[in-house]
Amino acid sequence: MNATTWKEKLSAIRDSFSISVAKAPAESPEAIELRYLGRKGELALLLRDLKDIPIEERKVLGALGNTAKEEMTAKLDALKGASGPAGFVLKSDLDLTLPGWPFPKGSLHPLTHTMNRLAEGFLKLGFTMADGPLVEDDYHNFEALNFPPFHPARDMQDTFYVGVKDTSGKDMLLRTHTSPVQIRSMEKQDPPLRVFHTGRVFRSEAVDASHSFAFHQIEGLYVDKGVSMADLKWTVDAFMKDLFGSSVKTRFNPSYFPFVEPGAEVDMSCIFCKGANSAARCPVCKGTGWLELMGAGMVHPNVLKGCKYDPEKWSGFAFGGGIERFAMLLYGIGDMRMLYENDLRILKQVQ
Ligand code: 2NM
Repeated sequence: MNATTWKEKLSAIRDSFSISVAKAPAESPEAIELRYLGRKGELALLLRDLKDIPIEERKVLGALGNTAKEEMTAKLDALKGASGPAGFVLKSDLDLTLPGWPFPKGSLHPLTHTMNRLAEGFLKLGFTMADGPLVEDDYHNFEALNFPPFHPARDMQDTFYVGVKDTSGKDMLLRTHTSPVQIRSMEKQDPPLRVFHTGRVFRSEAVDASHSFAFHQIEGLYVDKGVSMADLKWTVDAFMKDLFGSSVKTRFNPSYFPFVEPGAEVDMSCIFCKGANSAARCPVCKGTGWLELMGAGMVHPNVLKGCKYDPEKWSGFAFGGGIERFAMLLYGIGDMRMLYENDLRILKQVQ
């Protein structure tokens, strides 16, 4: 082979390589590479023929061959970059204008959404979010909250004990309410204090339409100088109006919790029948016109004292309730179990 023929052959390889690259979707970049630049590819075979050509010409042709190789490699690299991940071949009949597959959009669980709305209610009133552990010691769950030693709530029948003892030899437990978080907040921070917490609580109870062994609570605590029952009533009323609309009314009934004195149950006017009291008895409020939604009260002096807050100087209120109950009213769900079964008809109620 003489130098002229060799150059023509090189030129032919470059031309046919260019055509292959232009028609790339029909062939993968890897296949093109193998055919032209592979160890037994067309260019390699041509370079091998150089051995028959005189040394002076060989040098020039070799340089030409190397330049061609570099150009072809660069074009192939660009092609690989454009065709996406290795192994993915763009087919020439792929219609990029077709719409994509529908991508299912998730939504918040009704309980999560309710929890967020309740938390927003507290945030708007100037409360700060606090947090605490789900596995508690006897002190924070009971003793600091003024539960006497043999209070029935401490019974195995009501409380899940986890079979581990704390440093004072008492059994650790799954918290039965969110109030221990308030104790921990008071231990951490001097008054005045305005905190709320929302989270999971556990009680050894049989499951039915309005009970669960694991549910959620939200509660807020406010301690300052001269905090009164009137402050509590105003705050609870504002909280409920924010959540359910300005036409709802609230009322307090006397009640008992060891950690407050006085204690109250908070009713809200029925959002379904609006207290219509008609002959067709409202199934939600049973015709009473009121729904019991929360507990509230003035923090017991013993609780303040236990947290090194002087009850002569400081007073406080707390209120809260079960989040499932709020969610059931907000979404018109009649059975608490529906909140845990992940039926899409329930889950899709929140957008
Ligand atoms: C409620 C109802 C009434 C409450 C009281 C306290 C504390 F720590 F200050 F004593 N924390 N939470 C309280 C009072 C909670 O929710 C049903």
